[in-house]
Amino acid sequence: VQKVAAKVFEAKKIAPKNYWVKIAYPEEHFEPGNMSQILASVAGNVFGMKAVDSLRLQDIQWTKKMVKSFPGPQFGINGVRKIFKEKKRPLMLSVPKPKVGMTTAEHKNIGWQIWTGGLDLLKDDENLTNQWFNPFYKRVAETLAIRDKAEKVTGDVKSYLINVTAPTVQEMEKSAKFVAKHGGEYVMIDICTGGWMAVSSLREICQDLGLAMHAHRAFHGSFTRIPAHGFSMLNLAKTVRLLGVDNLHIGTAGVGKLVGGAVEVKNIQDQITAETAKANSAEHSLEQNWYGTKPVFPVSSGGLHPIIVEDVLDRMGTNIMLQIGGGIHGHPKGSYAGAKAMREAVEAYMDGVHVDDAAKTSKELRQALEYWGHTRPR
Ligand code: CAP
Ligand code: MG
Repeated sequence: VQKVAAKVFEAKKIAPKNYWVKIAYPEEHFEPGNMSQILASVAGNVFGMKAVDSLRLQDIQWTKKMVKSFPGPQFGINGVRKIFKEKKRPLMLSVPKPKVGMTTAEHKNIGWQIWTGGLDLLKDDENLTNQWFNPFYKRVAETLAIRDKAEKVTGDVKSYLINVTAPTVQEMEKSAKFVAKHGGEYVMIDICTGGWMAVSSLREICQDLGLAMHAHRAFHGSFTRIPAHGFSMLNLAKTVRLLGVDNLHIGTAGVGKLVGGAVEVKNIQDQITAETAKANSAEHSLEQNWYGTKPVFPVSSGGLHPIIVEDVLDRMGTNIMLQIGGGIHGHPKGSYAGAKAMREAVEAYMDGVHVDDAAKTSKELRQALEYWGHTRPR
């Protein structure tokens, strides 16, 4: 009991009844490679203790043995870039909107438009899985067939992030196998509603099938958002880097519609991409050596449109993925024009051209500028 007991080694009082505390746990406490066991321990019952008014688990510094007990990403940023034969620019994805309700024919038609308009990836929304109006197997087979045509027409690599989040791991495995059989490169999973075991299981399945994994974080706001309580987004990001997702939504650094300001998102970006991430006192995060774990591709998404893409790239750099849904399909001339506008906004940024200047020579970008201006969502 003494051997596996945790030790509080620092407790800094910052206000009455308010402390920053650091706790060290012996490795013997844990089952290596079992995230559900580890988090049931360090992020478990303590959150429900009557004696604790509120509690925030801000960061976990993982030891070498623990880091090495997890697989990490199979592809990582460089592996994903190799799939697309694209070394520099941000990769671009789009979710058809409205999120749910479209038929398979409508959905795949949006895919055709955004791929031929210049984007790299179509993406299922987090709540589109296997509903009657757009059933999973039909959607996968038909959309990947049309993807093949888009590749032929454009001469570029195109892919599809297919949501395999399912009622059981067995069903998820069946779905992933179907994706691989039909020539897909990627699956996506709702990491928070699916749970750690589902993410780990899918990582193993993807290893066998050679598929990359996109992680959607819907539901994270229920436990990451309140500053004085819960499990931080930083923790979530580090957890799934260990578990081995290739892409992760981390926010827009304050530009878009969802939570996560520039300082927080930048720190998370460092943590999921660095070989050794430095401590960040403003964010109360600790140094982390990743011992060779591959970097995760950060995904910036939520309330973006082509004209404000440059604001995100100024803050996060160009080694990211950009997702735009409503800001493409809401373009006054439709999804194809929206995709063209986004591609041109990104190309202009890469060439050092301001988006207002690029709009002078691009019809689609000009229409986007007239429609949205530089407005950012609230
Ligand atoms: C964005 C989105 C994404 C969120 C996820 C949505 O759509 O598809 O799920 O961005 O948030 O459903 O809202 P729009 P985050 O492009 O139309 O806004 O990336 O912060 O996890
Ligand atoms: Mg979504």
